[in-house]
Amino acid sequence: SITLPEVLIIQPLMPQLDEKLTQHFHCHRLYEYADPALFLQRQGKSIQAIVTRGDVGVENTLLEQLPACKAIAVFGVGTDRIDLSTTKARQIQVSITKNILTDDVADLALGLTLAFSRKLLQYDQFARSGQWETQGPVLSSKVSGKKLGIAGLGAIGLAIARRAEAFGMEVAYTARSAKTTPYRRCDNLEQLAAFSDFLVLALPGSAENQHIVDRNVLKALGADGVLINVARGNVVNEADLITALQQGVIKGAALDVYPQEPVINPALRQLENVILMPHIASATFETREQMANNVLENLLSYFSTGKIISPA
Ligand code: 8YV
Repeated sequence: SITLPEVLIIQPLMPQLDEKLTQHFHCHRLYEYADPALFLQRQGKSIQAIVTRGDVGVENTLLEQLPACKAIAVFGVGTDRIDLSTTKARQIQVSITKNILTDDVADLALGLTLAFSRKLLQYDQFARSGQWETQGPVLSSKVSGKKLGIAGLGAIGLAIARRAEAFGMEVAYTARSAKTTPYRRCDNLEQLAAFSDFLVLALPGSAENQHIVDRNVLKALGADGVLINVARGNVVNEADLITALQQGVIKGAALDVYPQEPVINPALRQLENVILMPHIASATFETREQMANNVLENLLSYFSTGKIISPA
């Protein structure tokens, strides 16, 4: 019989992907071992690749136990839980599901913008409960003509910009480098926040972006401003955000990501001026199927040619 490459799955994957991987590789599921440390000690040396959803850290202490591991396939685009300087030094190739989830994440950003402004969740409650039979609905706020600021103009930021433009919104952004776009570039996040009616976060959760949305940025966003986060929870100083929401420093927030997922801070859950999503921006049937295929294709390519196909 042929020996299949040994792959370590460090957190549960969607069943369709798990099944595909099982067909092609000898899969070890780290989360299923009663004593993961013992498994790593005994069999870590034979692991050649890791698969992760990206929201559990690929710790350097883990990599040290996997000397033959030369590829990490991420089911997602965020590499914030992987130390890329270590993977680079060890020549471990890291693949991400590039370009696949861009539209879905941008759709959610605009969906949240519309849901917040046009009070979609409140109106559903109002209609469903029968309240409409005794009183008229309150008014909501117009989106067209408003200003939308995008922090991070990568593929996702750009897709958000195009959608906002189509809704008749004025768009500005921050990015490390100027882009050739019709949109106005702001020098820093505080300036962008001051411009914005809606401040949308679409930048990586890397160390340099940790807590860059702080009390000063929120103050600049102002009492009519709304924060939309489809990036990473750690980009926002959560204590500052909660205070700003409680005190009306900003109007509200719509969040898909949090610092301690899947746990959401109870203080946030009690607020009425927030919309809370369970990190579903990329969670459509279509996109998740393509993401699963991407993970499989990267690993198959790695094991047949020595190269992954969509590097981080
Ligand atoms: C997650 C994401 O990967 O791509 C990303 O960075 O945050 C998501 O697509 C997905 O939820 C799997 O955990």
